[in-house]
Amino acid sequence: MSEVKIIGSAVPNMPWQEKPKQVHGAPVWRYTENPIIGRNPAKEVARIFNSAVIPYQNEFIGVFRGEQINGIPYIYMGRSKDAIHWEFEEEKIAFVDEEGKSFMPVYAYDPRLVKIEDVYYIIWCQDFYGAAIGIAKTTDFQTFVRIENPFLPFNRNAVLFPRKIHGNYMMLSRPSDSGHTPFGDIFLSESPDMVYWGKHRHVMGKASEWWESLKIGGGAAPIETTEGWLLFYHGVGGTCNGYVYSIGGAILDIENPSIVKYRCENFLLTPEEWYEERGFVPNVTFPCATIHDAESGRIAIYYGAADTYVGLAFTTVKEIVGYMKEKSSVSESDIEIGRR
Ligand code: BMA
Repeated sequence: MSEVKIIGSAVPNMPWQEKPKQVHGAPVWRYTENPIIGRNPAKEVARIFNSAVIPYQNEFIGVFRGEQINGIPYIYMGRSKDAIHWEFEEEKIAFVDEEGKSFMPVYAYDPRLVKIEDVYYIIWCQDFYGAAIGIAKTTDFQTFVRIENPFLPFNRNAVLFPRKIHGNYMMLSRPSDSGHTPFGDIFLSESPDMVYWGKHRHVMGKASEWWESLKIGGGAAPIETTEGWLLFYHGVGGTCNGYVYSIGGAILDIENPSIVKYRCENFLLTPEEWYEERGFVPNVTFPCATIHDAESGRIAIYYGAADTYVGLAFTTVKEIVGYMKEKSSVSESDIEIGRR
């Protein structure tokens, strides 16, 4: 069988550190200089976490969840030459509507950033008379035009696929409730125009009693590989001391991504380091983006840590897909088309 490959662009300047000798469990290793973004990283921003980055004009650009000093989360832009050291804009992103008038969300958190054709889309969680998904588009990172909210409340953790499938845009999301939702599965929806969303399908639900027993949610935009869509997501387990957020992995069918081909029964990363275990919300690792190089197969995972910091972890497509296939455990509801 031929070796698994990433389908996409080469990103030779992506951040990278070689695998240390001893890696127990999944082949994912943390950047030794983590966290890459510490406390009070920008003017009037107490914490940055759960953020998304992407290659842009031979450098990197990102949209960052900045918890302002009044506690309200908003999205800030940042730029970097190496995707490790970031400079943030002082002002939050100024969204406009399609007529060009200011159209600011009440709050905005957990942004994802996905390029489809020549357009960059930011997808985040915001108030739409309840927590729901917001989307804006940009081509130049100067003007950010909000487009129609895709779903009714309550919904969180939306992420777009980086290309259309069978002519339609595809989005994963997690319908939820108004609080710190103690349940939730990942669903898939499609749209011909980014306005009307339908053909909803169930993708996957909670699984392991031990680390993803309560809820799951989409993480980084799926990576196209020769084995299918490689998805890093978050899985939440409950303990007597509260929720624990780990990073899980699955591979979705390339043509019909509501079908899960492989799902790793082990977490790929779970809170272990001080910056993951200690912070505003302890025991959270929350992936929102990857940078990946189709040439070398290298993958850098960007994740929020303890709702306080940004961490970086590495793997390769060959190692992670090999591991996920070896440790795969899929249920009936994972492998079905997801329509009832
Ligand atoms: C979720 C979201 C995330 C956060 C996580 C842990 O519900 O609000 O932004 O990282 O809780 O607090």
